[in-house]
Amino acid sequence: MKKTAFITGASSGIGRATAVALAKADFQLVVTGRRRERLEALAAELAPTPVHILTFDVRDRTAVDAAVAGLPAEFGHVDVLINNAGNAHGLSPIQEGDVADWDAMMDGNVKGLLYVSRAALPRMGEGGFIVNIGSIAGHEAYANGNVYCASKAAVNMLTRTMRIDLLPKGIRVAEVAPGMVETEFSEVRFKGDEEKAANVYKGVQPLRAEDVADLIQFMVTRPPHVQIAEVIIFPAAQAAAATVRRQQ
Ligand code: NDP
Ligand code: 8X3
Repeated sequence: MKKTAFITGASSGIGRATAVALAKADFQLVVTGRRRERLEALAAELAPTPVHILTFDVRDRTAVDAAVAGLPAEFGHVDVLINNAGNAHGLSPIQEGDVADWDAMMDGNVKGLLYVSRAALPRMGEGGFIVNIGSIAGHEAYANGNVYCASKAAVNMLTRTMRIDLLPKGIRVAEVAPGMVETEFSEVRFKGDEEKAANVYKGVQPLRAEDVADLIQFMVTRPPHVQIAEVIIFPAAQAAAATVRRQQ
């Protein structure tokens, strides 16, 4: 019987690429996001891999609980949970910050991860693996990153504390903290401003979502006694959050 991987934010970017990679590694999938049509296209692409689609906003605790409670029996045991859903919203000094953006980041990146984990954990057991997608932003401060950095620092500390709490249950917990990955991330951060988004990657070869997915696939397919706990992954052109080598 195939193992089940439950991936949040699988409609785009890193989550989508992880779904593809884990399907190749012979997992069956529960894929989640708000954009059902994207998830349906993904499921069609992955056929004949069994894929179950759940659509909910990770910030809505009632919706998270109802979706996870309604999982069909054949997807009822979760072997791997990838807490990936999240985004940055805005990039401005704290004194000019938009409170709605702050709410979106803290509610999505932090509380969403908690809600999904709380709902999924009763379905996990010995040998399970949780991968939380943090960011270099959770390890280093950068100008105007304030609340996004704080949300990802929270993901780092939650990962470390979850690892302790879940030790008696035999559930491994890891953080993957990427630097620059070209996805829809910057379009979301800059609210659809494609020029600003493109500038983030100007003169740089960023990571592709597939590069991060490769790493995640490697981590969750190690033997049961191995727990890769925390990995920072940069493109070769990046040395720190705000230190990037750009070609003219
Ligand atoms: P994308 O914008 O391409 O993907 C984000 C995914 O998260 C989408 O599938 C989106 O689905 C889902 N999502 C976002 N908010 C919610 C929500 N409130 N409820 C449900 N689903 C949600 O960005 P990435 O793939 O780059 O981002 C994935 C993760 O990687 C995020 O946690 C991000 O912070 C992190 N990261 C990204 C980096 C980068 O440079 N790209 C670097 C470091 C970390 P939908 O809109 O359909 O709901
Ligand atoms: C995304 C990477 O550097 O834009 O988490 O914060 S960064």
